[in-house]
Amino acid sequence: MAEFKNKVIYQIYPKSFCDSNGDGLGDLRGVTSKLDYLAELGVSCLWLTPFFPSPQRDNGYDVADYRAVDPRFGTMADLEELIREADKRGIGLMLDMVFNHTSTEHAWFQRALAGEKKYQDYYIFKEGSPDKAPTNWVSKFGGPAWEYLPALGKWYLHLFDVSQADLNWENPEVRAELADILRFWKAKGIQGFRFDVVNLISKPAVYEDDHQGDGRRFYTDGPKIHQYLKELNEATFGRDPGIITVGEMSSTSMENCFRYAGADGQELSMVFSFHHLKVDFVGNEKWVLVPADFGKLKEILFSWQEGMAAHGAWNAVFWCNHDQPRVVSRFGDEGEYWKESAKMLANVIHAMRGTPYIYQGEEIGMTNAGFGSIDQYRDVESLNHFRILQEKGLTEENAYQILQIHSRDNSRTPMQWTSGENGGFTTGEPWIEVNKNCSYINAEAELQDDDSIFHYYQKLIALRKEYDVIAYGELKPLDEKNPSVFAYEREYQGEKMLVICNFYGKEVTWDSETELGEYQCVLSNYEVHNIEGSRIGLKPYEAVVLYKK
Ligand code: TEU
Repeated sequence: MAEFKNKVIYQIYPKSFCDSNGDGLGDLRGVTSKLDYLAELGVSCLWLTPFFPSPQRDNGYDVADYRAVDPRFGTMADLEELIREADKRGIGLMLDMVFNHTSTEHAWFQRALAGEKKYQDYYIFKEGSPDKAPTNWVSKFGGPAWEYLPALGKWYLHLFDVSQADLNWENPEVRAELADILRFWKAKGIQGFRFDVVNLISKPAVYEDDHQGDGRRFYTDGPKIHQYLKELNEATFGRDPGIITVGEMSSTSMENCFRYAGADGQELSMVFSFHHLKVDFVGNEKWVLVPADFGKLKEILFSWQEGMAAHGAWNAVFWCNHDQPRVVSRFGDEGEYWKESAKMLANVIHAMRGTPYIYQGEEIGMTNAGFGSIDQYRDVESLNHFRILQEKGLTEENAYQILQIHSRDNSRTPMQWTSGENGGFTTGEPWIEVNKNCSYINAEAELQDDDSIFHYYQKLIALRKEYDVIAYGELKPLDEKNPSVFAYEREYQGEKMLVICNFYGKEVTWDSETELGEYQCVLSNYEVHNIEGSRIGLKPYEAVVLYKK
């Protein structure tokens, strides 16, 4: 398997990254035009979210053809050029494989609809009467997880939108088709795969109502999941030492992740888990307003760090993606300490054990969209929940407050390249509004400022390459119960690194168990440090990385 421990991966949401032809949608040529910027940042690999032909009900996660490029995003020739140009800069491409479901516009589903038995077996169809769904499971985007087709007299399962029909992995022909798709992309020079909600692919033998929840306990980390991943690995990427794989694991358990991302490499290189991003939820319910629980955040991150390491398994480490609000708005401070807090948050993640992921715009400190009118929103999940929340009795104002905090559109506004019109993203009408703060939050300004968030990310990426202790060392949490400091120690072959971060905007002092004078500061978001003996005084959102050999 490819070396992925000292690399940093950058996520691109093509629709919102850079528009090369003025139609208001980002595209592949737009990505190619920004490769020098990405090379300057220092990332090794680009994960591109789906650009395959799709009706775009879920922004491309509803794939209608896995082997082609949607004309909205360009052509296969554009993609091949992107692969070549990225490769010249030492950057690999990782594609997003949405294998839990297809769009209902996919030819397989269409043929199923037309009555072909072979293709009906590609999906999860159940006989039944139109007034009673096979189970009471709830879709992740709200509403029932089943849809009735009167023409067939059958229901089909869709864990996500009604236009995203779940595939039947029990069927060996489906598994063979999907493996073939991976071989197709490998042959094009793709060096990585991200597998969308891949721990949901194995459904239970018996479909029954969930009287305790929304049904997820029956299909999450399902009965044959490890068998399926092992098979896919053996049939495709497992034989190729150049390929990096990451599984997106929805509501997973750590025990399963030991196997998904184990050192034996039988399944995947690493996993995304999301428990640390539910600390501002109530249980699994995200459509609520509660403050983030810092104690819980540390506890979860540390337990995954230690737990996975104890089993030789590997984490992807991240704050942001296209489904999450912007981290500086979520756990930092968009106002007075915007710069300090964005750097501190980056520091917490990037010095951990695991492969860091940066989501486009995170490296310049982009903030939530915070839209105040429903016609500014685009995401199907937000549109559904705006309605559902009000049906539950919330006022429109409350519904907006919740969307402004939790909507996935918060991170989907266009990349802010310049202070100019539409932040330099497009010369046309952007498909979703550009954040007005592009006047001062933009890549152009940050490239010119040595002290910018961009340059801090650049240093963090360089640090991981320079100090083996970050990529290969053990991690030990420090002062776990401290209510405002996030601190840990890394150790590798006699090298030691201390990472000490003030998570809040108030000054604090922190007492280390060791003498700090022996350490040298290798990175910080402040120039002057207040260290005396084993005590350090931390300024608002201060992050300090100390090192000794
Ligand atoms: O996300 C899976 C997923 O679990 C989230 O969509 C989650 O349900 C949502 O954020 C809950 O608030 C992946 C993709 O990343 C996402 O963009 C897709 O919409 C989804 O799968 C379906 O393919």
